[in-house]
Amino acid sequence: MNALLIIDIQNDFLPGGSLAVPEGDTIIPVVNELQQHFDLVVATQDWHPANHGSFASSHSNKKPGDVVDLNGTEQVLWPDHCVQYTNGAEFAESLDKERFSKIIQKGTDAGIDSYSGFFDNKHKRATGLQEYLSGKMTDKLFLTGLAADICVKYTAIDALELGYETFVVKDATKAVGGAELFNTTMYELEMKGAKIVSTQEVLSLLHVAG
Ligand code: VGL
Ligand code: ZN
Repeated sequence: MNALLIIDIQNDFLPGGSLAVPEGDTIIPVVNELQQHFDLVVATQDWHPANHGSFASSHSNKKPGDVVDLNGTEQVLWPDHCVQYTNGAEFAESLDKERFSKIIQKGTDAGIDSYSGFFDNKHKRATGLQEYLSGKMTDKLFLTGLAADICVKYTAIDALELGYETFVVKDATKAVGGAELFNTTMYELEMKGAKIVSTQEVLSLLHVAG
């Protein structure tokens, strides 16, 4: 089974949001188009408590971009974002949600971040994504969403380690760090075994393979 994974297309990651990904909004029509071609669509949602340890505001004298030790792991600090039940945490308004078969929330533990849709950053706790996908006999994963250099990247790395055939749809993701980080991330993921493809390539692949 093919699954389309939509990572963190939430207001705070869009232009105007607190942790805006440049041009993040431009992928939404592409992701909506892709959804029409999948029977299994799963979305992840960054879903932080207000005092999350990845927020600079949770530490004294720290600013976004600083690095701290958070319970034994290196943590880059971010502006407050995707706080549970706030507008910033909502999925983008123009993102089609009717085809979502499952929403996986992550980053809910204030003491540890979760870049990957599968596990927290220490790989201690699973989000339930793998279990859900296994129940649907998923073997091929197509990744889209935000941000290419953070959450899409770590989700792809875990997907590869878990044995999924992993496709990253390059015109359906944008990097928070801009074009250069986008390119190095795609290269890095390709070196790890991911297939970097365009939406057009996905569509022909799906229709040839059935
Ligand atoms: C993300 C930074 C912090 C992401 C989430 O979705 O890429 N980035 N939290
Ligand atoms: Zn976050």
